[in-house]
Amino acid sequence: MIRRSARPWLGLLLLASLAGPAGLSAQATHHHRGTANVDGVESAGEWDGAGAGTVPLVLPPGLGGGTFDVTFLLMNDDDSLFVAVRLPYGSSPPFPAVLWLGEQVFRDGGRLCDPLTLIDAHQVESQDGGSIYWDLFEVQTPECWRTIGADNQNGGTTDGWGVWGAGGGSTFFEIGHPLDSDDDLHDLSAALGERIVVHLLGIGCDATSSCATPAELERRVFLESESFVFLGDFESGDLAGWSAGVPGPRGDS
Ligand SMILES: [Ca+2]
Ligand SMILES: [Ca+2]
Repeated sequence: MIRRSARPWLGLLLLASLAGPAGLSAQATHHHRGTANVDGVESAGEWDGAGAGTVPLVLPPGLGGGTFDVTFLLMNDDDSLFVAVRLPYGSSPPFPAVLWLGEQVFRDGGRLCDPLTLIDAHQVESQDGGSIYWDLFEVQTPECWRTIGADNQNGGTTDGWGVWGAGGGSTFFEIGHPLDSDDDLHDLSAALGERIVVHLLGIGCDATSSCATPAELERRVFLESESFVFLGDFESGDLAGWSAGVPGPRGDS
C-alpha cells in the first residue's frame, strides 16, 4: 500500500525558502519545442528539443549522500508545458524517504512573494515504488504568506500528469500540464503574449527528513506568437531584464 505523505507542503515551503534573486545574466533566447510522453522513461530523442539547466544536488546521508550535477529539461508544444529531471538515486526509497520533482509556474511576470500572484504548482513523488502526482494551488498575500492546497480540495480540478521511472542507477521524473486549462482559478491558464516564470526543484529526503541541498532552477518563459514558447535563458533577477527578443528557428539551441 502506498502511503501518501504531506510532502507537497514541505516541498513548497522549501521552494519558498530557497527562492531568491540571483545575478541577471542575459543570454540568447531560443525555442525549446517538443512533446513528451509522460511515462518516467527518457526515450531516444524525446527531449532533444528541450532547454536545459544544470545545477548541483546534494543527497542526504540516508540516500547515500554525495554531490551531483543534475539537469532540468523544459519544453512545450501547442497545448502543454513539459519539465523533467534525472535524479542520481536508482530506486524508489521506502517511506518516509522520498524523491521528487517540483514545479511552480507564475503568470504575468509574478514573483514568489508578489501580492496576489497566482502560483500553479505540480509535484511528482517517488516513494515505496509508488508515483504520487499533485496539482497544487497557491495565492500570495502581501505578507508573503501563501494559501496552499491541492486544486481538487479547493474547488478545482487536477490537471496534468507526473510520472517517474527508475533504471540504470538513476530515476527520471517527468511532468506535463496544460498551458491553458479550463480551471482558470487554479491553473496557469496562460495566454499568448504573456510571460511566465517556471521554478523547478529536484530533491531527495531521507527517513530523518534531511533533504540536504535540493537542486533548484528558475527560468523565464515567453509565450510568443503562433503558439511558440521560447525561454529567455535568464536566471532569476530583476524583471526589468525581461525582453522577448527575436526567436530563432525551431531547434535552435
Ligand atoms: Ca518520457
Ligand atoms: Ca488544476
